[in-house]
Amino acid sequence: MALLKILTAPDPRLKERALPVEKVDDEIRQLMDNMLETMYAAPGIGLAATQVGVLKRVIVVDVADTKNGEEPNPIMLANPEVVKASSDQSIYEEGCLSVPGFYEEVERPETCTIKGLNRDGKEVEIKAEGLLATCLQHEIDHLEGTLFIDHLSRLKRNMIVKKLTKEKKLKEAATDHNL
Ligand code: QAP
Ligand code: CO
Repeated sequence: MALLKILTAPDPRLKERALPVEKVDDEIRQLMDNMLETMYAAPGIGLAATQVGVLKRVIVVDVADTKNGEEPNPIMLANPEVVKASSDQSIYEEGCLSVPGFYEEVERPETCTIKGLNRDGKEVEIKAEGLLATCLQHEIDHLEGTLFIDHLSRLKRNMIVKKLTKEKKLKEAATDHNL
């Protein structure tokens, strides 16, 4: 297992569309395991392959509240798809490991049904609501090159991207200096 490097906005690779997984083989399983380990280490509740620079349709999610004694509940999916979404909407304050330090309210369907291939390559269907529904939709968005900040007003998005760009420049300067 290994920790993967997480790309942060505004990286052009985060805007690309990921390609379908043809077969859930050992390479995809290893990617899923490494993504899950990377997500837990962050810590985060969801991660898409796009965020670690791999343009394959793979996501991992675990919204279990382990700090309050809940058992871990990892979900790993290849080719996840929203096959049904409620017209009822709900609002969650979302964050993203690729948009570190920023949290904003996003409105999405309250419940949804997701189809995909599990770690064994078996087709599964997940009926999700609440935080799980939100998180699965957020991760599937990543595979289309969409970040949660793309659901905000242009003003809010520009402000966040500007701050992230500034932070990146400062970090680069620090690294250059240490050469
Ligand atoms: C997506 O996001 C999500 O800014 C998963 O400094 C989040 O795991 C869906 C994180 C909320 C629905 C609701 C973000 C960690 C983790 C940060 C994450 C940070 C450290 C985000
Ligand atoms: Co994200």
